[in-house]
Amino acid sequence: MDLSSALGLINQNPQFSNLEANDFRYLETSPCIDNGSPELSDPDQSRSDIGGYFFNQGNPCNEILEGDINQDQSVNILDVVTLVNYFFGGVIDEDCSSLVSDLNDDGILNILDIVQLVSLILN
Ligand SMILES: [Ca+2]
Ligand SMILES: [Ca+2]
Ligand SMILES: [Ca+2]
Repeated sequence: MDLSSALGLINQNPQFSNLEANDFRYLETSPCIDNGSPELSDPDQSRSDIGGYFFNQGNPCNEILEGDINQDQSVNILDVVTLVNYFFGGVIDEDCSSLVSDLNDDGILNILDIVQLVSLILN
């Protein structure tokens, strides 16, 4: 068995967007994109990517679920975590963030949006 191909391309630079800003999303040229398990697919219907994030190759903002902050097609506790992290300097997808993160539509991101998100999940 060829172990290096079985492990994928994890010995190459995964090309994160901005490590210093804790932005672990992949650049478009990352070797991790579409090189995860062929058995799995990403929310954008492409082959799975290696690692915790997937590079969204489809899925324009207007198809993202309200409250799906991390854009994995489901609204759950991970989105709360992502939003909380954002307040502590983490990164969310700026392109769509205003659409999906400002849950009470008051134009600002704050604790009220977290409250709204939690109640969205609980309901
Ligand atoms: Ca993919
Ligand atoms: Ca989500
Ligand atoms: Ca708000």
